[in-house]
Amino acid sequence: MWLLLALLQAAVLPARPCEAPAEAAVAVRALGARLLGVAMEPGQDADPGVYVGLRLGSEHDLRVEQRYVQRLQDVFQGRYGRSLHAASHSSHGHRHRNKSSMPETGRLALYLLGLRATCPLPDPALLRFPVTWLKYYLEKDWAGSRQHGHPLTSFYQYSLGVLALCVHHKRVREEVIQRLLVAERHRHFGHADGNAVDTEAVAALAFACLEKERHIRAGLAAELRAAVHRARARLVEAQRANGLIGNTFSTPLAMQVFIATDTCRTQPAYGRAMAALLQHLDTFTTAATMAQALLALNGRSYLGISSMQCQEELDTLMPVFLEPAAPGPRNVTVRLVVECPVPECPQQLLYDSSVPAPAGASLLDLLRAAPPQGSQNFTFETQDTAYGPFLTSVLGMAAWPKERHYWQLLSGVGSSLQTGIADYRPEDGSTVILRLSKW
Ligand code: B12
Ligand SMILES: *[C@@H]1O[C@H](CO)[C@@H](O)[C@H](O)[C@H]1NC(C)=O
Ligand SMILES: *[C@@H]1O[C@H](CO)[C@@H](O)[C@H](O)[C@H]1NC(C)=O
Ligand SMILES: *[C@@H]1O[C@H](CO)[C@@H](O)[C@H](O)[C@H]1NC(C)=O
Repeated sequence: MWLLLALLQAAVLPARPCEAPAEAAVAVRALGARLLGVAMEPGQDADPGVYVGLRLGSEHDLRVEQRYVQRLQDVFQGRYGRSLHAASHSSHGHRHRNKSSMPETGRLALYLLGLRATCPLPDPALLRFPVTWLKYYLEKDWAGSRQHGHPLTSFYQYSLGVLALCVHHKRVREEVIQRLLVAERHRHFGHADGNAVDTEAVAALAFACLEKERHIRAGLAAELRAAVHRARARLVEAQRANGLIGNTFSTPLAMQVFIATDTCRTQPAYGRAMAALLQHLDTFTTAATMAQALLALNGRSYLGISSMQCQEELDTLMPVFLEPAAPGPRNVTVRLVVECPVPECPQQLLYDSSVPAPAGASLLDLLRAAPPQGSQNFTFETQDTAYGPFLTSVLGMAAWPKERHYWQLLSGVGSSLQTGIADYRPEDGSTVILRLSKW
């Protein structure tokens, strides 16, 4: 009876104007079910971006979501649930506050966005200290690298921080906003491998949110409006013949800009991007990217979080758990090259060897199977993230995040890979390069 009522209600409610066409509902639901499955996997840390993806879906498992936000609160309130002052003077806080570590701008921003999407809304007292911490991180992010003109973390995280404060209607200092506007005007959002779309999109969302805030002075609002227009024009320009804006994984973020600025119906680029996205749903295999895709597919944006409707939520989603791909019967051989072209390296070429592995093996499997060369074993380290394992160190050489060094993954022809080590499955006879790069 209740289900029937709920279904009736859902049928009567107008569809959100920007969501995927009705024919795609089954595929969208399947992706939501996969994200729920990933969120329920034991041993995975709760991720605030994943929570946002679950909450902005059109179907839910409300009990799982509630347990998930509890886990997030345990982590984040433990870290940011009291004043900066208290944290720096108590021995408990010490464990979490390491002067040489990066500000956690992006994750804290996503946590605050997630709380805004919780039904019913959490006690406002819960927000007070995390908001203060986020403001502090936006300053620290900048002060730590003032001479370089970019944040310590990234413009992506910095934009998320500004966006989260704005969604909560918290004042953002004008200077903080101006830093982002300057970066937008000077096109500083590009990364070394040329993928600026993701960052451009999140910055545009921040501008679009701020522009509507009451406390913003008229001149600044006009600047913000102009910046949104330019960013949207660049996103349209970045659309490729196949409809993707940037690559597969940046497309959902770009689509959010059209959703948030109410241009998904008038801008033809949107419909083409949606069609292209629907063609590529099975390439979304990591929790973080699935969550981003689901927002666009459901016609939602990070800005829309502030208009959550708690009454009509469908508690009907069932998780789907993906089996890990079974190794193929054949074997493949892949050439693995490790390059270290920065002055700090002992030599430029650290490793070059053939690695045998079962067909279908991921790059991560290959790294595990890589044979010793000379007297040196092949060693590497990773860090778990919601995008999968992030390669942090190879053959004892750790990338220094503060110097914007990272271990870049490239194909034999030198193009940057579009997935991480756990997702990339090299072909027989191909070459993979791990290169210590600057971004
Ligand atoms: C900034 C950024 C980077 C920076 C991160 C450093 C920094 N200080 O921020 C750098 C340049 C190092 C980077 C590297 C890579 N990135 Co990147 N990155 C991003 C971006 C724009 C934002 C990430 C972020 O801040 N998220 C928000 C924070 C709060 O979440 P977080 O979990 O704390 O984020 C951290 C990690 O996830 C990690 N990270 C960043 N990128 C990647 C990619 C993978 C596969 C993993 C496992 C981790 C990881 O760095 C983040 C900051 O500390 C996203 C865009 C997007 N759509 O999400 C792409 C994105 C996540 N990156 C992507 C890719 C492909 C890569 C590389 C594999 C590229 C390459 N060929 O080498 C490498 C990772 C290689 C490795 N060592 O494992 C893809 C992932 C696609 C997928 N299937 O999952 C994205 C979605 C871009 C895209 N549109 O294709 N990235
Ligand atoms: C801070 O972190 C760095 C690396 O993240 C580590 O090397 C250092 O020992 C830490 N310092 C303290 C006081 O915990
Ligand atoms: C694949 O490699 C494994 C281990 O190296 C070996 O035992 C197996 O016989 C190989 N299979 C084929 C089909 O070559
Ligand atoms: C390489 O690995 C083997 C097996 O794990 C180990 O016995 C050996 O000591 C390692 N060699 C070096 C140089 O670390």
